[in-house]
Amino acid sequence: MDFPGLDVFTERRCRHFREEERSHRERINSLAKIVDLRSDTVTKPTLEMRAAMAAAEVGDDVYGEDPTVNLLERRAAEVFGREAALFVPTGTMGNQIAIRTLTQPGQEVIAESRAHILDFEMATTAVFSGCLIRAVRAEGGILTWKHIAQAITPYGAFRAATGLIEIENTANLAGGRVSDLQVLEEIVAGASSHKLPLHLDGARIFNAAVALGAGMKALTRGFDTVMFCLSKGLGAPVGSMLVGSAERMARARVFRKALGGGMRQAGVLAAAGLIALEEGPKRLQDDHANARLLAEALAHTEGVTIDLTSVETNIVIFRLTAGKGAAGLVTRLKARGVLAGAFGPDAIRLVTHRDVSRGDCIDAAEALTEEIEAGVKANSLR
Ligand code: TLP
Repeated sequence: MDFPGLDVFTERRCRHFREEERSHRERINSLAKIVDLRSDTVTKPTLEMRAAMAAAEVGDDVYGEDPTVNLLERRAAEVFGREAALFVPTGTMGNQIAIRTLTQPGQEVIAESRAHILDFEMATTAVFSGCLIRAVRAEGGILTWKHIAQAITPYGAFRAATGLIEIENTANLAGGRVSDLQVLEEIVAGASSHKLPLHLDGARIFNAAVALGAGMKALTRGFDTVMFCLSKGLGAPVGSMLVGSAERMARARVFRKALGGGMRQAGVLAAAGLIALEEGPKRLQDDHANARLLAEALAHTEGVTIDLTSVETNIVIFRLTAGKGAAGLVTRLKARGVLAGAFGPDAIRLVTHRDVSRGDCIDAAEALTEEIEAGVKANSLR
């Protein structure tokens, strides 16, 4: 903006104030920079996604008439080598619909003791499917056929029979650990010999695929249903997919409606989902490298217990050796612009994603190290 009518001196002063203001704002912005490591669910849609959302062709998806949703469903089915797919608002809904289609009320669902369906899905397996979750503890969080075989209850008059086996890959609360192809193949063979169906909570299955260098078809072969999230590492603002046989997905569509998940002109969301599906996997390796950077910095920090071998993807879970102090540390980190999640009295989770750069992770690692070491010195983390 010019300053017509002002003498040269006044104009120079105005320019000076404007520049002062700009550098002040830049300082404030850099001070206010938040590195959000609470979850990979926090990413904002890219400009490309926003443009695609604005331009999306839409229709009423409850009538099956949204062309963009239909395209996303076809593409997801193709990537996973399945007959059909269903776009659902959340991973939770995808998991719970799958469980509903694969079980009968009164059965048990075998899952690892830290599984998302057990800890974070509001007991919906009990409410919606009428099933109990049989929690099986696996050291390191990865269920193998050996663990599962011991927990199977056959049909009979004394105990609830096993109706389903659920696997989470990557295993969130095990620090994003990966079930490898051999572990999965044994589970598929074992389940098939017991005629038990399998559901895969693959909220972060693309992270597993990148970590293993495996294709999606090989990694999910033998699972009756697979849920994966577009809204986590892949970077879409909203949405998850369920894939499986055409017949099962037709039933899943009915259950989605029953749960209130018929989203009508959902093509605006599916448009971002399509970009997430095609482009998202390509950059997950960066998230994994950033998680490793954080983990290695923590491994060299007094007062921290961390198993570096557990950091295989984009999640870092560490413990405070003192056995307490996670909530206080999260508060102190927040004051320094780093957001982390406390999972219990001494455990903290950090999750890397598209909206945190390597530089952000270097800054976060510095804040973490300083705050933890200060806590140890002040005796609050001893
Ligand atoms: N996980 C969230 C929280 O709910 C813990 C997160 O921040 O990690 N399966 C797995 C393995 C998940 O981690 C999540 C979300 C879901 C299912 C559910 O997805 P949404 O949040 O879309 O319902």
